Amino acid sequence: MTHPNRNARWGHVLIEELAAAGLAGLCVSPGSRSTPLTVAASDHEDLRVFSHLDERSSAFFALGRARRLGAPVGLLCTSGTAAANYHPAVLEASNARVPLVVLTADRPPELRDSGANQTADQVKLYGDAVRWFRDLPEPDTTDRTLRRLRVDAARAVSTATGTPAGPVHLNVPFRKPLEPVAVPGDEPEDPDGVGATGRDGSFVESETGSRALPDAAVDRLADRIADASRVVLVAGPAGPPGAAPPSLADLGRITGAPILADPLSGARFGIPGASDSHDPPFVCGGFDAYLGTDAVEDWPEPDVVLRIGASPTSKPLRTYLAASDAHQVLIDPAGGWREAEFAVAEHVVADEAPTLAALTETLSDRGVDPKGRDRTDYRERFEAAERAHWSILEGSMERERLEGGVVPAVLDAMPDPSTLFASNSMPVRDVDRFARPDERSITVLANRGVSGIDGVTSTALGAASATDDPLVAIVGDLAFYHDMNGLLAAGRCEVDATIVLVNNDGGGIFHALPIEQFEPPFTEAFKTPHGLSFDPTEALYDLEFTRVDDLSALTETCRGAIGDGRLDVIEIAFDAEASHRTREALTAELDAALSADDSS
Ligand SMILES: Cc1ncc(C[n+]2csc(CCOP(=O)(O)OP(=O)(O)O)c2C)c(N)n1
Repeated sequence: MTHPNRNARWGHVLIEELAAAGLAGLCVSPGSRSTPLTVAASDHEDLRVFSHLDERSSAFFALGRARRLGAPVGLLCTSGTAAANYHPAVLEASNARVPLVVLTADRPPELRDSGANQTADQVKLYGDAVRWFRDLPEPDTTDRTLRRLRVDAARAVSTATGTPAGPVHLNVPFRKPLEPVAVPGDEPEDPDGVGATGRDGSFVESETGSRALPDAAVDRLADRIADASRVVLVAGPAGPPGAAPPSLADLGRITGAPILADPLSGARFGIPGASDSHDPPFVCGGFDAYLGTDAVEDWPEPDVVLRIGASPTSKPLRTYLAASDAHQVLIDPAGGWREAEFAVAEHVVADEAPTLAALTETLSDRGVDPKGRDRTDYRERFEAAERAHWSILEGSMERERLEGGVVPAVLDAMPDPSTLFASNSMPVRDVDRFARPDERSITVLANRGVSGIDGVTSTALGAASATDDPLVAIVGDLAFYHDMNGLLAAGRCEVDATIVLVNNDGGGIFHALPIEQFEPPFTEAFKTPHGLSFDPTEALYDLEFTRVDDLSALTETCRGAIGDGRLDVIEIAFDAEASHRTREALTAELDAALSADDSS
């Protein structure tokens, strides 16, 4: 292909190489300085291009798509504040290990720090939040420089998808002309190969091996587990695509240990036999409710806790782990120290799946009895607590308007397979507490890297763009307000999704904090009731807006909305303060039930 000037060729080579290395889409926003890259992307036959007006929403859309796919997605914007608008999503991608390739166009070097229009310091703009930064040289026509550009593109994708996955940033300066107009003398040294003579596909293929533990280390860990009377497995939030390794279920089966499955771990759903507590593996989903009760203080301590994934969403679980004297082992393939309880005694840097599989095999060779007396006693505590929690929830669903009841009401409508996206604040906590483990393949996602309430709609729509499975997002009203711009992507990117808008007129979560008692400033500065009516979003964004009054209508309306080929917003209103009092009442009811069980 011929390119009329060096910028056009530079843009073509960079985009071609990123696509060849596996970029699973590019989210572009309008601007002049990025023209050579935007033109190259729109000329590319295989690269899916998503056009977004707002860079902040665009970045979260890319994040959601990359998170759902477990593959790198690119971002492209012009110079100046456009690039800064990517920052929130870059922080989330960094902490949550989601692969993003960020391309920011820039002014040529002599215009930096000169007062030139729309010029900011973009060098290392995202600081340590990116796995790799490179300030590319100005476009050049030499074979050697173009080869370097191809290597940089391959390296960007390889680094973004490495261990740990995360964002990378290429800053790309261009001088005019930015459009594909002819410039005499801009012919490349090698017009056919443009720096890639003799190579097909990706210029540099990357291969990554798995990190396995040496046998002696597996043996030592297996000794710990075999000698323990009480073992707990904790699966925290996982990196993309979020499926728990089957070896976790196998280890649960062979040890008889309860698996405390964070909703974002990939283990809450999709494990065969998960809901049947008499046939291991025993997947627990109600621990957020019962681990904080007084009744649990009388339980015997676990001896060994084996943990995978990031720090759990559930505060009661984190508090339980922090207070425990058990020997806690954290397995992390990236060697990350993601453990803010400071309770871990052993930090294992290895891939989870082969490590858990090796442990299972070693323990099985040793004939560990999953039904040993102490193990069974301990497990029965969790079984009883799970039974009590789910039966109290069922009773209260019938009895009263329960904000957390949105979760089972939505799950009732969700087909197998499907994707559930939980906004931060109470939605993700309610999913943690009220999503009962089952065998359906439901992928649960949330932005728990930095837990922002910004970009939630865009992340959900980006995730929906990545899958044919239906996606339902549960979003609070402040989070919905925060990213209303993101709604535009549904039509522009042809995304089918359903948003359940839990409208309690402000930040309901603050009722759970002691600041609730301080008035002022509680209402004005924390809860921030806004009184906004969101139905005009229907006309503004061409979506289907429905208001429902109760949980059964929510389930019915969700069923109709799922898979209807467009964006639906279903609003259900609650009183935030009453919701918190109900949550407290449910905990008290559970505590009483467990204490009564103990004394009988
Ligand atoms: C970008 C950002 N700003 C502020 C916060 C602090 N924050 C956490 S939860 C919350 C309230 C969210 O309200 P809403 O989305 O309506 O959910 P609810 O609390 O009612 O469940 C706020 C402001 C945050 N996490 N992220």
